[in-house]
Amino acid sequence: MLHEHVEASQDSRSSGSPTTRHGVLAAAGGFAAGVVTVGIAEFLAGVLLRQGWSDGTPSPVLAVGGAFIDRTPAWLKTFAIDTFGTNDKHVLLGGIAVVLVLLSLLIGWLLPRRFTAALTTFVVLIMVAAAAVTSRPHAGAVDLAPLLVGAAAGLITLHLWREHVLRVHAGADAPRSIDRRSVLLGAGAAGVAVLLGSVGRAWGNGARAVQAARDSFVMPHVRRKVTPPPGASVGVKGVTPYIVPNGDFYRIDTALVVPQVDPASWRLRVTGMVEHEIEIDWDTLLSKQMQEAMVTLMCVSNEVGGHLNGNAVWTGWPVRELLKQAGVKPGADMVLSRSVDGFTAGTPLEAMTDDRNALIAVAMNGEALPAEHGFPVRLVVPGLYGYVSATKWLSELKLTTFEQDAGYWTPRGWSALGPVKTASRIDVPRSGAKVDAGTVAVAGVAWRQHVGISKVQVKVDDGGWQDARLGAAGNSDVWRQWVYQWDAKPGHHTLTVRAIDADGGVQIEEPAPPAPNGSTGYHSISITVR
Ligand SMILES: Nc1nc2c(c(=O)[nH]1)N[C@H]1C(S)=C(S)[C@@H](COP(=O)(O)O)O[C@H]1N2
Ligand SMILES: [Mo]
Repeated sequence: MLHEHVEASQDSRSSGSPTTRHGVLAAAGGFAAGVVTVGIAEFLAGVLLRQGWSDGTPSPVLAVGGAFIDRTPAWLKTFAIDTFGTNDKHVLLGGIAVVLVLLSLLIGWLLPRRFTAALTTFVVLIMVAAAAVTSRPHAGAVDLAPLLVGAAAGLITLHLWREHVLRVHAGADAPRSIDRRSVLLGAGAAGVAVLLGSVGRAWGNGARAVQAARDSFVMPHVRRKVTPPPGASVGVKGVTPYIVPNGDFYRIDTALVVPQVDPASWRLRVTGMVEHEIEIDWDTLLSKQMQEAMVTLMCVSNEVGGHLNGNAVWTGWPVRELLKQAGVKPGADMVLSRSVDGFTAGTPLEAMTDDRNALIAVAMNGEALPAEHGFPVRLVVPGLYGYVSATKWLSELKLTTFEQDAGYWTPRGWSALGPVKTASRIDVPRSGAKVDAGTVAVAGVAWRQHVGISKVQVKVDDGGWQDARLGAAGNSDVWRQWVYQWDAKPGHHTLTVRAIDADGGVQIEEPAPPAPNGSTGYHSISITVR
């Protein structure tokens, strides 16, 4: 045994210089300390949320991510959505993980060499996380507890590891035997911390209770059911469905994890410039006379030809009814809607009080709102981009003015007002496709929300504009499908589409990026005809 051991340690000595080995050992300790800190903090954060002791974001990782999202300028948001699409949040969380791993390796590596530098880096990291935690919506002092306890455990880990590494340096212990024990210990501690962290996360987010509430949801009674008009669909394979199923519906929001809102504790408050402040709960809302409305939801971040929009049948109570009860004071011109997660949208009061279907919605396509789409309650307002109207996980409507207040995206480089612009898109054929010569169905969707579409035209290469056939119109708040039967001749071709609204306004040809108030330009595709 002894003999073997000596041989083994000679072996390891020949594979790399002692400094390299000690550096790796030290860095591994930094990693273990990082995992311990985060694991314990995430576990305790889960406990706080689970017990209802925190309304904020006690998870340091989610707080840093949320603070990062809140500081996203318009160009970066556009870049992230264009590059990563709806995966942008996973990319952000992955990025945070990579930075954390690198920094903790660095801290460990510094530990035996530059102790003060290692400690300073660790403390600065904790302070950044603390600043993020305290800056989150509804933050309280208790939210700092998980981070501080985690940091204390991390410091203890660092201290123990440093002593150990210094001992190995001094050659006081046989490196090999200690290595084995310490690697086991470190891996064990890290494993337990990761486990704790995941248990805490699973406990804290309350997804199960919310799922149960969704499952027991009964569709409210409505006077008039809304269905697509016959012929709304042009019947071409590959065209976006006239009504997009919930599972395929685009999702855009600033929430790093989907807020889990229990309807039993949900409240909607009407505040600000009103005669009487109102607070209603879930049962009260469900007792109101609900309506159905088909409304296409549009994201301002949609690039020309993009897919950040979708059409659904929404069930809800008209916002104007609630505002009538509250009594809006003269002078108010904005409804600032707020989400439980702090997101806000500034909507012109008029859009909420005129005869359009602005709804406090509880259902989407015949079922309770999916959690990602705002369960239990969201706003849907026709004619305006989602960022100024479609607040999910709705918690408050504040009557105010555009002079005094601004929605979430306005100080971040987006316009205060966001009416939806006329646009059209080719869904089939896909750009770059190869098709056979002969009749080819070119088809897609077009929209001018709240006004309606009167015509869609297609241009082949530099030819003239040809009228497409339109699918039947629903109401003016819904997109329209269109199809153009093209007599395709062999060669490379460019197809371009444009829409004309019900007022005769032609879609803007001049290209513009999404920021600050919606992209413009004509969608065109290149295809090869054989
Ligand atoms: N709470 C909350 N609501 C929100 C947002 C958000 O970030 N947070 N984003 C808005 C934006 S920009 C859009 S386009 C729509 C998208 O709604 P969907 O995800 O249900 O498609 O939600 C709106 N409501
Ligand atoms: Mo959006």
